[in-house]
Amino acid sequence: MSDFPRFPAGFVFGAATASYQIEGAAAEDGRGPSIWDTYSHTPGRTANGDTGDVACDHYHRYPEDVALLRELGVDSYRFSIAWPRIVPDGSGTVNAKGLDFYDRLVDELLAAGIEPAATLYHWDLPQALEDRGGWRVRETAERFAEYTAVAAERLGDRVPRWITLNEPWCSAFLGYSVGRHAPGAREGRGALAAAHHLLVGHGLAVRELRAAGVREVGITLNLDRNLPASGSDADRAAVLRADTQHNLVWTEPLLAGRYPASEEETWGELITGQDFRRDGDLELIGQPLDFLGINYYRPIVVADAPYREADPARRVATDNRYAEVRLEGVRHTAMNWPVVPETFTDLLVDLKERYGDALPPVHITENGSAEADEVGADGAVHDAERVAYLRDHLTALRAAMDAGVDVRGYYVWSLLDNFEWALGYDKRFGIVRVDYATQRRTPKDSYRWYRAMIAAQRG
Ligand code: IFM
Repeated sequence: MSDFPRFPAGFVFGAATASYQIEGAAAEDGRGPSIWDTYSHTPGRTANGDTGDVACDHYHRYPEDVALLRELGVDSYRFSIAWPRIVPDGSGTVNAKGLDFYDRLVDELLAAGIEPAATLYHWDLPQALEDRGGWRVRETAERFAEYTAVAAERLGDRVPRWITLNEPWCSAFLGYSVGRHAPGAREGRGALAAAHHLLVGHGLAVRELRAAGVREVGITLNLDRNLPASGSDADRAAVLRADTQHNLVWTEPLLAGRYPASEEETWGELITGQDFRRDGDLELIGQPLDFLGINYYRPIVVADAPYREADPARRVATDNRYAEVRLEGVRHTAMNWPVVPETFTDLLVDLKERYGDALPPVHITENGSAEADEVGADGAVHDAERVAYLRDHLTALRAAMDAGVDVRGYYVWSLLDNFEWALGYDKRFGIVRVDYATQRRTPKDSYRWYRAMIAAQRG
């Protein structure tokens, strides 16, 4: 017990999920197709051809999942609303049955004494909007604002904490540049236009949420701790490009009212020739926030792009701006992500140093690890590595708070094993195991550890 990190009174402990990853019921009650339905049903796009058609069947089993949350003792549950359940064609007709589902979920949570936290966009764009250009075009941001108004009008009286976008970096760059996420495009300029329109959509959604009078409004970014592969000038310059593309493209407009100073050296003519920015956009994007959501998992070791040719053996991922290389000498999770908890502290402390009082209070809206879980002879999952990961990252978070970063909450990713996007169901992030054949839920040791840690704060 004594090695539990300690947090101040009122600190929010939660668990997180997302609609397409857990709900299933993909064609039920009027839900329209999303880009992830199209992408996952395209041969070769996801591991084993996995789709979110059934996922954890949460759409039907949500009372059981809320019971698990209550037993866990969390203060808050972060879920996402599927835009194509609410506005199946992306614009126009609102689907009452879709709204009814979230209404039931929210009431179930409140009855269990759990505060709902809703994300409006966790990547399931209505396919009809992608067919009209997706996030490459400004119209999608306008449709996002309309959907936000509908959701906030129905749920805003009972959902106090709202997140406009989850990890827009993934939507823009994995979706429109690297092509590893839906819609699977491989464009340079399209990704930069998407990044901007996502931010415009965020700004328009903030206005709608303010008009609806909700208590707290924020956005969730997956900020990265980028480390140079060597001390060379070339690798340091690559880190700046990675910082620009992962972090500054979001934090500079959101928190400092400007575009990144390093954008030309990062994107060259792709950004200098752009015409998607309009007067007034920075004011719209930079409206004050009640909190910044941060998702953090691992550091990234970055090398200059020619490194890709020089040493392909160490390369784990590439982008056209830099190469990512493997960090030796540390444990890696089932995602092949290095585990270096102190980089979590460093990321938060650096963010505070850079933005000072312009940094709003922070909620860690995701943190967790995928591990090669096994069901033991006793029927249990003894996931000691996940327990260590959570303990060490919570300790690192506490260190950032001690260093002056105002952090108000922490949501473990994830409550349930779920559909890990292009990697399908093989990667298990849950603190509760899901047997996909039977939909049986089995709390893992990490669930029990997290429950005891939360209880210890209150004890
Ligand atoms: O599963 C994802 C989630 O949807 C967004 N953040 C990262 C998680 C793990 O990859």
